[in-house]
Amino acid sequence: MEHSSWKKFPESFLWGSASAAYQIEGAWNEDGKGPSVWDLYSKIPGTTYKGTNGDVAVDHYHRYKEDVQLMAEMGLKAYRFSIAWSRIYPLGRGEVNEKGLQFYDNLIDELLEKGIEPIITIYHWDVPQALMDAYGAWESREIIEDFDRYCVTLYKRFGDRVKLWVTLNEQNIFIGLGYRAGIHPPGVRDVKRMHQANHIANLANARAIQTFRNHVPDGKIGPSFAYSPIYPLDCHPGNILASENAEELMNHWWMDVYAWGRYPRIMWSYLQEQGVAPDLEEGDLELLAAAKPDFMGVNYYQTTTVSHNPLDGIGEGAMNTTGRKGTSQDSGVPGIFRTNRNPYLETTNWDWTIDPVGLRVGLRRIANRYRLPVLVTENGLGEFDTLEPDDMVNDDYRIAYLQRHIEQIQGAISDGVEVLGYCTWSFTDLLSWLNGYQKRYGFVYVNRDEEGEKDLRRIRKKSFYWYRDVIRQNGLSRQSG
Ligand code: BGP
Repeated sequence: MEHSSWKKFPESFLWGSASAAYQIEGAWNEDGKGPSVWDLYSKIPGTTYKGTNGDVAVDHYHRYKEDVQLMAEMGLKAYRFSIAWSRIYPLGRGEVNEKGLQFYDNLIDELLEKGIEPIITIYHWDVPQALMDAYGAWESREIIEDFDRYCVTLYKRFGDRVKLWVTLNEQNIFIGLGYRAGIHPPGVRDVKRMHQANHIANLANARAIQTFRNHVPDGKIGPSFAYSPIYPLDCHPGNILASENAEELMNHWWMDVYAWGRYPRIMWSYLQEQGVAPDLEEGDLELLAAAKPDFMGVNYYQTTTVSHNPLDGIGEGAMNTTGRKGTSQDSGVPGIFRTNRNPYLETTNWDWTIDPVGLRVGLRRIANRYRLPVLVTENGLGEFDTLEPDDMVNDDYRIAYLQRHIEQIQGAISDGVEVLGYCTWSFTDLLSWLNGYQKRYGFVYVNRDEEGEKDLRRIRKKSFYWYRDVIRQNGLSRQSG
């Protein structure tokens, strides 16, 4: 869609940045924190790039004041961070760890003092190991109570100061990679178990939203979904059908439940036929339908281009976790769809497609289908950066990437989408779950790598100053029409 002039970003637009506890905090066993599944999983040989883990990460736990000071210098309007469940409840339930609460209290106060709006992610993948040991974490309905208790503790403690909340970060990813691909904890490859765990996560998400209303009535809450909008490879009807399959199985399967509390009909029928549909209990669908999010949080990195995949076609393909371009493989679900390289788009060194227009497509699809405002909770470029003499990092490629995505957000706003804000991934460099430290996303370079922690010093990249100017101007100085 073309417009003779574009709408401006609203004055209230939240120019932000995001992170997750395990990827930045370190201090994995300090001040009473219990182990999370990632603390153990990352230490199993062969699970992560060069055996990296978050024991120290970028040491944000001890350097949060310096990090917030940098955010203030940049003029950041919002900062999205996650809370480590096992810092609050070291065993997932039972005794509360006051020191854990205190850490986030301090962080929140520091942000507010600098005029930065805190956005809390309640869960960013680090379920307490104790709950995995006790009942298999997301595979047991017991987690619904435990998660709710954890949420209530957070609502009561921080709800007076924090008004924007994200329930589960990328349920589709932690469930998909944890129970189908088997490359995140608990490393299971079983589609039936995946759908069961996913259903339980849906119920926990819904309960958390319901409870939120009682404790933070003036707040807003929603999930963050990893949305990769689907494109058909071409107009061959078989490929169109495959793209409809994929949009429904990979996207609507989650977002329909969040927004409407019901699973998509065609895929439900397909999963039943396969014998892998989740088992529903009385009251489940009522709970899902009753809990309405205030916004759809969207983590956007790339689109997925698909075509027909026969019943004896391809399945799970390898991921590129090394940064050696061209080493990832296509993947698919036999009989449903398969992925293809999009001939029109460039890719990163980790083979992630770069598609700014895809973000606009995704935002529009959500706005139309669910009639919800959207908060872009993540978007960014993971690349190698070079630390040059005099502590310079000239990341022009990151600036170009972000600029093009911001342009398309403005396009989406001009098309009529309500976008609440934009959180880049990430503020400082951090640990990439499976890809080590060399895949950098930040505005702030952190001087460490896979081999060691060096001095962990913070260095402003060129993109730091660029984003500061975007925030000051409340948008881009140059814009397309
Ligand atoms: C999202 C996660 C983030 C972050 C990001 C980049 O899926 O929510 O935690 O890691 O992706 O991904 P990666 O680190 O794999 O490059």
